[in-house]
Amino acid sequence: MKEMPLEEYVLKGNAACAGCQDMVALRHAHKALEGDVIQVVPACCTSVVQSLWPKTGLAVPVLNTGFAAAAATASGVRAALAAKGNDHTTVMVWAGDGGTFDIGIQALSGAFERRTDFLYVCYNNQVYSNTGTQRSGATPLHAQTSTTWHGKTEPEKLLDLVVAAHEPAYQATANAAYPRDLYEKFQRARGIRGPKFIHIFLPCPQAWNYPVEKGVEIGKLAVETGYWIMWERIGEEFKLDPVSERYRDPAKRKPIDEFLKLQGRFAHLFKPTRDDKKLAELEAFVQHRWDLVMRTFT
Ligand SMILES: Cc1ncc(C[n+]2csc(CCOP(=O)(O)OP(=O)(O)O)c2C)c(N)n1
Ligand code: SF4
Repeated sequence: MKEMPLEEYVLKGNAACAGCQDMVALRHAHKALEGDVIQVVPACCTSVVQSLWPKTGLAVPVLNTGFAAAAATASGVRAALAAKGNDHTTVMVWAGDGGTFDIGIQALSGAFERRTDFLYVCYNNQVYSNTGTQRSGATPLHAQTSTTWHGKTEPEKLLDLVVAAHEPAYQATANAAYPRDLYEKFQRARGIRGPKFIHIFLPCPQAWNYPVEKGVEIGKLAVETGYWIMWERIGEEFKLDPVSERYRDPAKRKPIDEFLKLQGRFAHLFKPTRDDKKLAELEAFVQHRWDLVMRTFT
């Protein structure tokens, strides 16, 4: 961490919940971009955190935009910068999973198809947190939310594959529990022209119902159980991160229970009795994601 800039762009005393992993991710992303960025934010937790009038939570220019329009707004910002002869400032969308998997997907697809030179970041807390934890297209199978009381009946959308079909110049997954890796990925993305996508796994204590100090442990368990795969793709070149390489082998993975048990949203899978069928379905989904990612990219 020593070589990271000391400058802070995510300011203290902002409106995030205690233990918010979004702030950890945002902090390290901004250190990598060193202030040469215009951030576009659709409606989500981040828009509340950074813009509670009359103060601001971010020390960079921010443009708040409509829920569905983040990537289209970014295309406009890039065009305005180009008109001024600026080709160095990163235009970065920072959107939740609701604003990406569901509501913003059309604008995202359009901007990628136009080859807009920008970085789209989806911080995935797997739920519409800001408005009361409603299920999103990124909510996992069997997770309890305020609109799926008995657990969600559909598995999460595998958005990385949808994005990959747009052939971005750069694509990666990241995780707030691995801040150095996250920092380095943003550094690399900064130096690449064209449409870029970083997908951040982001535990949310409020929506997932766990004690605030468990965020990093849950983030790491997601990787160690194979639930979240860490990888990077520069153009056509795919690389599994060393931290995920060993979990390619299912026998090396920790049981999925270790990841799920810490979260209140999955408590019904263990109490009053262990629901073996639903847990097996979640294990099967983990393998399904591995199979699809490896088959698509390697
Ligand atoms: C068109 C539209 N519909 C609904 C809303 C209300 N709204 C604001 S934030 C939000 C949830 C955002 O969820 P997500 O993108 O996952 O981000 P998070 O809140 O989890 O950070 C909703 C539904 C809105 N602002 N605009
Ligand atoms: S609801 Fe979750 S993502 Fe939103 S500010 Fe609170 S901890 Fe962060």
